[in-house]
Amino acid sequence: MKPAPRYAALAVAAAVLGLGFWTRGRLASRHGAPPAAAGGQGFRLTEAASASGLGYTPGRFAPHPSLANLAPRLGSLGVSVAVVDFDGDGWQDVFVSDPARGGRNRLFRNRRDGTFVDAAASAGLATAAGEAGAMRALFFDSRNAGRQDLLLTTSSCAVFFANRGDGTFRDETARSGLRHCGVSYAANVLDFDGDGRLDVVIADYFKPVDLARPSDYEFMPDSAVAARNGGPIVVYRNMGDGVFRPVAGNLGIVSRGWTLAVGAYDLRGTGRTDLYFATDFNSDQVYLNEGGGRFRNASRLVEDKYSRNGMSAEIADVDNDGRAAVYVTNIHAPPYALGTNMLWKWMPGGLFADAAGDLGIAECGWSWGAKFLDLDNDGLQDLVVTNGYISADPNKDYWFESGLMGSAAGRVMRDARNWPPMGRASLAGRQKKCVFRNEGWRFTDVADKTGWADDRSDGRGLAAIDHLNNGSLSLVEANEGQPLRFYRNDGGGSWVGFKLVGRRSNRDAFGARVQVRLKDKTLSREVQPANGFMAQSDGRLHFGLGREPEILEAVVRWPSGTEQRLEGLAPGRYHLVEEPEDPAPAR
Ligand SMILES: [Ca+2]
Ligand SMILES: [Ca+2]
Ligand SMILES: [Ca+2]
Repeated sequence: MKPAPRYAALAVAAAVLGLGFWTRGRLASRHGAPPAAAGGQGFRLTEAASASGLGYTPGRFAPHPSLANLAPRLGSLGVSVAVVDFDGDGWQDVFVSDPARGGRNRLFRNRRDGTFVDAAASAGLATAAGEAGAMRALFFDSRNAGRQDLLLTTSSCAVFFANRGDGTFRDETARSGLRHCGVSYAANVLDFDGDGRLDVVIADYFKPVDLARPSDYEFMPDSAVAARNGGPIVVYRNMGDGVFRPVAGNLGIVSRGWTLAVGAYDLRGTGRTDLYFATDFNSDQVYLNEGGGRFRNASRLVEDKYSRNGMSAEIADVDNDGRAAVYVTNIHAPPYALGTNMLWKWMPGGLFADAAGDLGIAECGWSWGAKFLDLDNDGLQDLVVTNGYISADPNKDYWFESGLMGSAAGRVMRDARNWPPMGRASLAGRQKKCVFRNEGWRFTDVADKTGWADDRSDGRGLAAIDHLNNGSLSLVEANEGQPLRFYRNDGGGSWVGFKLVGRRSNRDAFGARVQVRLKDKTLSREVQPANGFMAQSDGRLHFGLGREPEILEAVVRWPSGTEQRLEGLAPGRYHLVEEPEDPAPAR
C-alpha cells in the first residue's frame, strides 16, 4: 500500500526550506477561521443535455478485426469536447468529436435561449476526419484574424480546418503542415517564441501505428510503470499565414510516449508558459520555460512511485495565493492500482510539492477529465472530476488479465496479440464522479447533492461553458460511446468576466493572466482553455466574487509583457479588454 509518510517528508522538506507549505489554508484552519459556508447546500447543477438540444451519443473507434482481443480498450478513448464561439456571435458553441471511423462530429450552435442546434454539416466539420475516427479537437486563432480554426487529431492523421469567418470551415491540412500522423489524444497551443503567433504541441500515445490497418503488433506499452516505447511529442512553430513547421530540436523535449494531456501554464510566475505532460505507464514530464525558446526538463521533480498513469493536466491557482498548481488525474483502485491524483505546486525553493491528499482531492477512482471552476461564485475554484474506464458486463472484469500482462512487461506485454481477449469484461466501470467544493482550506465531495449523483458514465473530457453569458459556469461531460451530459448551473452570485483580445500578443491571449483585486483577496486566472483531458473550455476568464463584490482593480499581464490596469469595473458582466498597441513598460 501507499506509504503515508511521503506527504510528511515533503512537508518537512518544505519547512526546512522555509517554504510555507500551502500555509494559507492551513493557518486558516489552525486559527479556527470558519471555512466559507461549509458543505451543506451543494451546487445547483441539473443534467439537461436532451432538454438543451445536446442529446448525442458518439460512436466508438473500432480497430482492425485482428485486434478484436483488445477492441474495447483500443476503442476506449477518442471522444473530445471543445467549447468555442465558432461563428463569432459572442455566444459559446460546443464541438464534440465522433471517434467512430467515418463518423459524424457535432457542432452545437448556441441559440442564445439555453438551447443548441447541430450545425456541423453546414459548417463543413461533420466529416472532418474523413474515414478515420475523430479525436482531440483544438480550436485557436492561427492567423490572429479573429476566427477560430480547428486542429483535429484522428485515429490516422491530424486535419486542420481554417475558419472562413462566415460560420464555415475549409480543409487546409496539406497547406498547413499539420498533417501529423499518429494516435494523439493530447494537443495544446502556446506562443513559445513570443512572436505573437500560437505554436502547436501534439503528443502521441502509441508509437506510429495505424490501428485500423496494423502492420506491426508490438505497439502496446512494454512496462506498466516505466514504459518509454510510445509516440512522439512534436512542437510545430507557427510561421504565419496558417503554415506550421516542426521546430528544429523540438525545444529539447524528449518523447517517452503515452502522453494523455498537455498542460500549459506559467507555473513559476516568470511570465512564460511552462509545459506539463500527463503520461501513462511512467511518471509525468514537466518542462520549464527558461525564455528564448529554451525549456528545461524538470521531470524528476514530479516523480511519484505509484502514480504512473497521468491522464489529465488541469492547472489553476486553487488557494488564491497567486501561484498555480497542476492537478493530474490517475488510477486509484486498490489493491490493483495504488495511484492517486496529484496537485503539484512549484515551491520557492525550486521543487514541486503535492498537496492533493491534504486538500482531499487525491482519490476519485479511475479518473480522466478534471476541471477547476467556481461553480457557486464564492471566489474559490471548485473541482469536478469524471472517471470510469470501461463499463460492459458488470459481472466480469479484466483486472486480473491486465495485472498479469503488466507483470509480464517487455516483449510479452508490448505485443498486442498476446493480450487475453477482453470480450464483454468491464474494467473500473460504473464509477461515481467527484464534485469537490472548495471550502477554502479543504475540498469536500458534494456530488450526491447535485445532478451528478447518479452519473456512472465512462467519463472522459470535461469542458466549462457560460452558455447564457450570465456568469454561471455549466459543464459538458463527454462520455466514451455513451450520451453526452450537460450539467446546467442554475446558481447565481456576484461575478465578473473578461474576454481578452491580444494585439501584440496572440489574439486569443493564450498565456495572458488576469488578477482581480478585492478587499479580502486577489484572484488570479490565466487564459489556458485547452488544459485538462480531451477538452477545451470557454476561453473567457470568469471570476466568482463571493461576499466582496467590489472590484478594486484588475491587472492584465499580456504574453508580450505589457501590464494593463483596469479600474472602475462593474461586476455581473464580461468586459472586452484589448491589449494596448503601444508597448508599455512591463512594470
Ligand atoms: Ca457562437
Ligand atoms: Ca510563436
Ligand atoms: Ca466555489
